[in-house]
Parts: sequence; structure tokens; C-alpha cells
Amino acid sequence: MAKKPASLDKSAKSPKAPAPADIGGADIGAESPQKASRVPANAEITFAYGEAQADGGETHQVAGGDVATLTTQQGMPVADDQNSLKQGTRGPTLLEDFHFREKMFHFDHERIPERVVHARGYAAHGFFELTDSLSDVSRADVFQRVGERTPAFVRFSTVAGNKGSFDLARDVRGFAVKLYTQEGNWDLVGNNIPVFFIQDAIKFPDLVHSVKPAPDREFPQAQSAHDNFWDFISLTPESFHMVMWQMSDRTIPRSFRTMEGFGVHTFRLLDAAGKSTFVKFHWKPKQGLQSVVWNEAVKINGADPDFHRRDLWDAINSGDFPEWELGVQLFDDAFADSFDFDVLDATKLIPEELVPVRVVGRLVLDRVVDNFFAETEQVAFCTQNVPPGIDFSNDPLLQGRNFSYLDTQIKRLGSPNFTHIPINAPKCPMAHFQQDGHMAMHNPKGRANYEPNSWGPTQGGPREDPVRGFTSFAEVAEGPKQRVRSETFADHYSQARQFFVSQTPIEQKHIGDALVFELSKVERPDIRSRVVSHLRNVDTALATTVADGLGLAMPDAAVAAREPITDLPASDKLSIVKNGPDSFKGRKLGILLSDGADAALFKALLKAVDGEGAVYEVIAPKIAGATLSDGTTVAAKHKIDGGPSVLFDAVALLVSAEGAKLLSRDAAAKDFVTDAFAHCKYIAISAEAQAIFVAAGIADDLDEACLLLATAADAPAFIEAARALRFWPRELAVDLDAHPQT
Ligand code: HDD
Repeated sequence: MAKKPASLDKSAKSPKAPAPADIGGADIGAESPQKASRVPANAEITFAYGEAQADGGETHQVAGGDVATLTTQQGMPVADDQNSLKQGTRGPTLLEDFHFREKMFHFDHERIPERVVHARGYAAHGFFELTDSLSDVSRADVFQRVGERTPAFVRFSTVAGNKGSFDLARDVRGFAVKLYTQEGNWDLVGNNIPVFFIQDAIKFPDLVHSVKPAPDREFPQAQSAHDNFWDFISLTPESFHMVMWQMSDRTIPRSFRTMEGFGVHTFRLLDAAGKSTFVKFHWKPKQGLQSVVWNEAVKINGADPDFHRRDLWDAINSGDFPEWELGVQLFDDAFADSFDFDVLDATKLIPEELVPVRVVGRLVLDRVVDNFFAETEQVAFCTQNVPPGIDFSNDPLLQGRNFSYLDTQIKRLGSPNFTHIPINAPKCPMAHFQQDGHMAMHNPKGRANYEPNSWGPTQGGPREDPVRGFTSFAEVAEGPKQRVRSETFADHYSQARQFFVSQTPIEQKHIGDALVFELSKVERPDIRSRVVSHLRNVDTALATTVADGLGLAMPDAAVAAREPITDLPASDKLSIVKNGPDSFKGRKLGILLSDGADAALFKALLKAVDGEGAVYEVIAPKIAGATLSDGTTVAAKHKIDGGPSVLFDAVALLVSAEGAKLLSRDAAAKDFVTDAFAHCKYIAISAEAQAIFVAAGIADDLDEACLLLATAADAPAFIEAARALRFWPRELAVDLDAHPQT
């Protein structure tokens, strides 16, 4: 073969490894990659099996300090991680390159199957603290001692979208809590909605298939606004209560921190004598309930698809720990028998007016994960994980779930030893005779791996404990083997109506808007019509709004399996607006600054934000920031087109006359104000900033929630006003779809 001219033979001139700048190797310091390993100086990389490795591993000095030596998985120190082993400088890569082979092999196997539902999620650590003992009704250790803390891990999720989908999909949110109790892990695998679409678990694959992308085209992603979903819903009347919740702003929460969580099903609590009390579990956010509006959600998805995970990450890392109260609704057989609906039917809730929520503890999230994959991705929740003192009811949805979750963990995590993964391992003593299998990490010592055995107390291993051990409620069940749905599950519309009439006018409007939007994406008119025929059984005005919004002739009402109860009283607890926060704490103000903005105004605003326990971010024409009237420069978090107002709970515009002139010509700045206005946000406006509203064409519409910041003294009043979060009368006044009667 002809030898290449030396001038073309780049390898002859190029160094063994690229210069640090080429590989973005700021952490490499002055040394070449051949000599320095690329572990960032601040990395505390610990492997489940390798703390000794990180602690005791060889270190050497680079510019940033001591770092661990890069090794293979076998622990062999690596000399060069930039170049594969070749024959000659330009020759083929050699099969002998075991380091390359190991690195690629591991990379090629990095992915595990994502969850079939709830694939996109985000989690954090914290604790549960008992504030009121439940020892009167449950023997569960976690409910005995007031003040005692139990470690917790909580994963929030959307349901339909894949792992890489956006956070603000209109979707139910998962609210899965793992409490590492002294009697084993208790997984309360709930949602942010207290009811479910279906009554029997056998329908779950159909429900999920219908909402997921269609099998032929693999779209639409992370949304329910399509034919398949509404086709299924329109043929499944039991789903209509949940559909009302799904079409409400509950499914576009402002933050994980502002959602309620619900165990959904009726469970049992058992005392030491085996006496049963029915229970429904609630998580109530101390931050108050809050959602965004649909137009805002759509824009947030573009501006920051990670909006919810970033929010949780930032809040916890800044020390603003989100907190929920654990509430229980306790009731007995007599109540269950007298209730209008079956307590085993997961499409029904029990209004708090009928059975009050007793607060028994608090859940605090105070630590983000060290590693997303190890913890958030590998965590395995299973509804059947309950400690002694908590038991199941016969809810057919719960019964089916208890069967399903174990299956899914084997599929996803690949081994029956998934409980050996630290995030899934109980934090109490464990002892059993289950052994071997892939990746077995906790292996029993000694001879006995069966019981009963006669190897004595020291060698014979663990034994059952009939007193401490889990005992099921001794329920008597009998009847013919059959596939039936109980007659007591036949009511499909009464609580859907109750939910609707419990909403404030703006919330009712949003439900109507959402139905019109979703059904407008449904291409088959007969499916649209069938949905409206069910809505007629929920609320006539709502059905009319939706039919009008779609330009649809009003269909006959669907035939109801059981005549709906139409006089169930409104329940205030079902509304978001009625259960909002009473402060701006934990909320974010976006401050749009320009050069020359009034420094005193800015400082006064920051003081008010700080005093409220809120946070702020600065938006400016240039990311380097703005130089204020007193000459100080404030760095910006966002350049104007990267920081739209949808990312903030309220906004303030502090600009100079010159800045206002500049921004009045800028489309992003005009969007900033028109969106804030359209989304009913509180807006603070410096005198000069009014010009931007004129340019945006909304200067004449400004209302009492658009506050002029004339002097620094006006700042506290603005933050105080912003406690209301949104000024809903604005939408009811100007939105074309607003109900005339509201
Ligand atoms: Fe489920 C995951 C909540 C009904 C089968 N479910 C999953 C997660 C949550 C819920 C929060 C995510 C857990 C995590 O963060 O890892 N699921 C619910 C609620 C339901 C419900 C509140 C009704 C009350 N689910 C339900 C049924 C079935 C399943 C009826 C099947 C019979 N769910 C699963 C699953 C998943 C799951 C397929 C997927 C990933 C996983 O379990 O770990 O097994």
C-alpha cells in the first residue's frame, strides 16, 4: 500500500490526546489527559459496592486538588481514556482493547425499560413525622409514637408521556410515597386525584393503550386530546367523574409542591386485636393548591420542559422544603353501608363534609437525589407493600394493582433481587430464606436456607413471629365464581356533577374550555357527540357550553345505568381556588430590568420578596444583566426571549425610559406582558414601563391587579396583592369563551 504523504497524515502531528480545550476539559487543569484522570475535582462518586473504592482508591494531584485515579470496572488504573488501542497510528482498533470493550459494553446497556405508565417522574428524599398517634385504630409501628420520624422517598410523575416528555402535559400526576418503616417498606402509590377512571383493574391496559400514542403512528405524545382516548372514555361511563378532575386545572399543577396526593382506594387499618377500620389517605400541601392555565402550560412546555423538576430541585436546594400533611378519613362498616356509593368503587370519593380528614402527620422533602438513575429511575413502588396494621379492601382496582406492580418491577429492573438496590431496600432488619438470582447482593450466611430446620437458634436462621407478623383482616367472603360488576358500582355521574358544582366560576370555565379543546382535537364527530351525551347527565349547562364550543347539535343524553343523584351538596375541598395559599411564599417573581432602571425600586421589591419567603429571577435584554440607576450591575438569570413570563407567578417591569423604548419594539418583551396579562397574573409596572403595555396594545385594559410602582414604598403592597396569585375577574371579563352568566 502506498504510504500517505506525511503532510496528510494528521496523526503524525496530532498529540496522543486532544488538548483539554477540545474535550471541554476544564477540570483537567494544566495537565494533559494522559496524566490526569477526568474525574471532576468535586465529584464524590460512590458506587453501591464501592465506597471503599472511592475512599481508599489511589489519588493523585492535579490543579484542582486530589482526585481519584480513573479505573476500569475491575479497578485497573487507566492511563489513557481518550484513544482506543490501535495497530500503528492510523491502523485498526485492536480486539485486545479490553478497556474500550468494557466502556462500550457498559454504555450499550445503560438503558432499562421505562415505566409503562408514569415514565416521566422526579423524586426526592425526606421524612414522615407522626403528629397524632393512630394507635387507637392501627398497630402499624409507623403510627404509634408522636414525633418519631420515618425516612421517606417520594416520586411525582405524569402518566401518559414517555420519559423524555414535557412536564406540563395535561395529565394526572403520580404521587408515590415510600416510607421506610421499622416493619418494612410502606408504599402508598397514589395520584393527585382522589378517584380513578376505571373500577376494575382488568380495564387498565385498555385505558392506558387508549391514552398512549396510537400503535400505527406513535403519536400524539403525552396528551389525551385525541380520538383513541375520547373514544374509550365515551364508551366507559364510569370514567366521567375522573374526567371532570382531568379536565380541571388539577392536571396542570403549578408545581409538585402545590398538589394534593391521594391513596385513592379504601384501605383498612387493623389494631392489635385484628379490628378493622376503613381508611382513605390524603396528602395536603402546606404550600396550598395552585395550578397554571392551559395556554400558559402549552408555553411552559416550550420554554422549560423541565419546569416541575427544576422547581422541586431549586426549592429543596434553597432550603424551602415542601411539606404535606397526612390526613386520614376513618370510617366503619355502618358508614360504608349508609353511604350513597360503594366504598370499594375507586371512581368515588368520600366528601370531607361527610367524613372529616384527621391530620396525623407531616411529610417533608428535604434532600434531592444524588443520582437520578440510581434512585428516581430504579425506585420500585408496589401497592402490596404494607406493614402489619395496614391492609387492603376488596376494591377490584386495588386487588389488581397488588398483582401488577411486582411484575412490572421484574420487567424494568430485571431481577427478583430489585429489593437489594439501596433505594428499594428496607431500612429495618431483614431475614429470610430467599436466595440467589441475578445480582444477588445480600446473601445469607450459614447452612440453613429452609425452614423449619433443626439447626438451632444461632445457625437456623429467622423464624416466623405470629404476634409481630403481618396478619390479614379475617374477612369472610363467599359467593359463586363469576365475572360481574357489582350493582353498587352502577352510578357514574352523581359525583361528576358534585365535583363540577363544587368549583368556582373560573374553574368551571376552565373545565368547559378544556373539554372543548380536547374534543376539538378529536377528528370523529360521533366521538365528540358521544362525550357530550354523557356530559348531559353531569351538568346541562356544561354540556351546552361544550356543544356550543364545538358547534355541535346537542345529542340525547346517554342512557344512565342508574339515575344520577342531582342534589349532592357542593364540597369546598374539591376546588383549587378555595384551597389556595394565603401568601406568596415559595412563589417566583420575574423582574424585567433594563439599564438605568430605578435601583431603589428594585431593592424595595427584593426586600418585599425576601420578607414574604418568595424568590425572584431577573430577566434583561442581555444575559450579562442590567446596570441600574445607581451604577450597580445586576446579573440576569434569563435573556428576555429565554425568560418568558409563563415561568413566573407574578412579574414586575422595572425599566428606564430608554429601556422601555427599546423593549417596546421587541416581540419577546411584548409577549412577556401580554402573556402575563392573559394568564391573569399580578403585574408591577414602573412609570416608564407603561410604554411597553401601550406598544403591546393592552394599556387600556390594565386593571387593579396591574399595580403601578411609583416609588419604593409601593413594593410591599404589590407582593401583598400577589398573594392572591391570579386575578381571575380579568379572564371572565375579556375571554371570548367566558360564560355570560359568570
Ligand atoms: Fe399504577 C405505576 C398510581 C392504577 C399498574 N401507578 C404507577 C405509579 C403511580 C401509580 C403513582 C408510578 C410509581 C412510580 O413513581 O414509580 N396506578 C396509580 C393509581 C392508580 C393506578 C393511583 C389507581 C388508583 N396502576 C393502576 C392499575 C394498574 C397499575 C389498575 C394495573 C392493574 N402502575 C401500574 C404499573 C406501574 C404503575 C404498570 C408502572 C410502573 C410501575 O408500576 O412501577 O405496574
